[in-house]
Amino acid sequence: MRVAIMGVDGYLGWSLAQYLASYGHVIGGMDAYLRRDWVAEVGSHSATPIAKMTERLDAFYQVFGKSLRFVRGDITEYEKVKEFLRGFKPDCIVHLAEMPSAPYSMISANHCTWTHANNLAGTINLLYIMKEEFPECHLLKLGTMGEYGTPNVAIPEGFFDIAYRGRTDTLPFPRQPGSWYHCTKVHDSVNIHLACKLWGLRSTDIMQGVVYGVTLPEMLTDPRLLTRFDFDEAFGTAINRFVAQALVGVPLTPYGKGRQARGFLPLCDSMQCFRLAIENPPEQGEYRVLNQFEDVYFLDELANMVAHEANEVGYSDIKAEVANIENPRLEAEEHYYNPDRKKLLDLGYKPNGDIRGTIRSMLCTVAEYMYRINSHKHVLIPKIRWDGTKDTCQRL
Ligand code: USQ
Repeated sequence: MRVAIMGVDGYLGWSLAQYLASYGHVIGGMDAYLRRDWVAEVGSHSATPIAKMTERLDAFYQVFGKSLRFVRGDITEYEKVKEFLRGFKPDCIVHLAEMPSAPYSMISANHCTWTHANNLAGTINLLYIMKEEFPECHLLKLGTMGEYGTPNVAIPEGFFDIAYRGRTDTLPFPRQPGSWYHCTKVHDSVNIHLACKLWGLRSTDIMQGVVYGVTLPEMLTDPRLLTRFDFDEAFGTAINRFVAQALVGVPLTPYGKGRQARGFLPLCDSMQCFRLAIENPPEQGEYRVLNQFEDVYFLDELANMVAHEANEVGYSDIKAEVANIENPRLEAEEHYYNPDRKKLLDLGYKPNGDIRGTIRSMLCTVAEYMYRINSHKHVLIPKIRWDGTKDTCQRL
């Protein structure tokens, strides 16, 4: 299939391009390199050194024997996106070109409005371009499990059956986002659902959990193929940050009580699920919602698991420790969490199921770049607070 990846320079986008190419798909991509700018703005960099796009594309061609058709461009530029997609003629558009960080969206009013403008405009542009040019194309849109929040009941996949005052219906399950970033994903979901109803488009909205990991087998042949590994408080996700902390001797930071539960999945599973969704598209006019995660874990459980594995493998001579820290976010620290994830299993998803093995292999890969974490250690301690105060968080 011809797959256009919007946001192909990012953590997931660059990984997905390689993974799909290894399955014989033809890849095109667009990116404005904003992820590189945002991470620099919060004072950090990727632990894995990231090659320039020209170098990435050369390596891609050498390893996969076919080129990736790339255009530098911003998803909010309607005509540019249309021109790129017209030239590429995709069967599927994977939309990863959004600002993905909850903390970044909470920094200021400007960061909040910018996140809304960027994320909503990009998705709306794609919907209109699909309506005009590619009504049969499949839009695979990255949403988030965080759209649902943490309700005190089980979480279905997008929709639920309800009986209310003597009548019944199947309705979108209530969304309770916990950050401005998560709000943008909810707004996107509403917009995509409407576009499918109005214009008969087809889309998969993926409610993805927190991804962790650093490599896919495809990347190990050439260092220019490595994807990014962020460890700062805004763009580094929890397990990735714990791995970075364990390696450089900063006590691991479960926020608050650490009893927050989330669905997590390794990078390789995220890729597998995207491929299954792409190769099994929804019907024309269908708005399909898939919950995508491997398993649910508590944050303190994960921090202890990473510390344990780090001390076992001993890539660093410093003992890894866990020390809870003030929670910079306003979120439930102890709650019920029971989301479904049946539809991807029905499509053939085989969960990796070896979180400890994945953590060990992450420790091994990232240990090589420990010096790049050491030079930016300050970003391991959170200070972007949901309540807007500016003090750096203290250990509890
Ligand atoms: N957390 C800690 N310690 C840390 C970092 C995070 O305890 O050092 C906690 C947070 O408080 C939160 C949980 O870990 O309860 C997850 O935080 P995260 O930073 O790993 O992930 P999150 O902000 O939720 O966002 C990430 C991605 C986002 C995606 C989302 C899926 O950045 O793009 O949408 O995961 S989900 O969490 O299911 O909404």
